[in-house]
Amino acid sequence: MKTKAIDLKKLAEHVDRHQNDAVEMEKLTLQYPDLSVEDAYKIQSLWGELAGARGDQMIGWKMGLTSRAKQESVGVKEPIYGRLTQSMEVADRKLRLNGLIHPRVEPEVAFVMKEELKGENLTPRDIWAATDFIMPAVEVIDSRYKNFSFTLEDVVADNASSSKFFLGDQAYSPYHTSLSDMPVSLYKNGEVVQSGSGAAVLGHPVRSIMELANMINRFGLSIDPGMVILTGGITEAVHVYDEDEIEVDFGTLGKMKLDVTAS
Ligand code: OOG
Ligand code: MG
Repeated sequence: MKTKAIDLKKLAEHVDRHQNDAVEMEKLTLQYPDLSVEDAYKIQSLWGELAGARGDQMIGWKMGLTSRAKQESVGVKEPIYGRLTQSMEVADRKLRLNGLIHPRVEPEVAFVMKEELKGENLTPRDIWAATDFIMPAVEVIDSRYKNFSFTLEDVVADNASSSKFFLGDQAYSPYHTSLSDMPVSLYKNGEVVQSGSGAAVLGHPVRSIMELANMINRFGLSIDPGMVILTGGITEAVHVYDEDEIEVDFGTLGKMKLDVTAS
């Protein structure tokens, strides 16, 4: 039995402060063992309101822990979602470490939508019909928790570790290639450190969008036209340090190169 209601707004402000100041925090579940997944998504939503109030509007969603590799590496065995805001999108090819705690990068496929998607039981056909284009992407995750260690509830409350993201220069037709067959290799300083294929993401990245629509529908939310969706890391995420050179080869979706700099 819960003894007293948890002040979710206060926890959203706590998370927000640690994100903005790039300071590590203890797991929320240490202090609030009763925190539910639903509470955690409410904290995330309240965090989104805080960001919006300072002019950092929401521009999309991200799915996380959609691949086995990712689930194994953090010990959380189910997909999660997070909110993407304007300030997270980086237009140049510099990953600046300033303002980050212990960032990691991971290759993903992004979908950009042209029509609203809402509800449970959507099919791949519904998703494709609503998709404007797809792009290769690199997400930078930066859990605010010490040692990148968290429970399901903690990571959801921390906006699924969202920090920054880069989209490729080239957009592609959704029908350009089979995303499940797409090979992906991540190079760090010229050496392959991770590789996988689109099928790692729930069998096919389109299923990640179906799952997102399902999950947010529980809160009466939908995917809006124009939104960008990161479908989840195809490989495990890789730590980056000053002066690293990151290159991701997305096969027929091209390559992306990032320079890691201190500031
Ligand atoms: C959670 C976020 C995972 C992905 O693509 O799987 C994620 C984490 O590992 O910190 O963004
Ligand atoms: Mg990700």
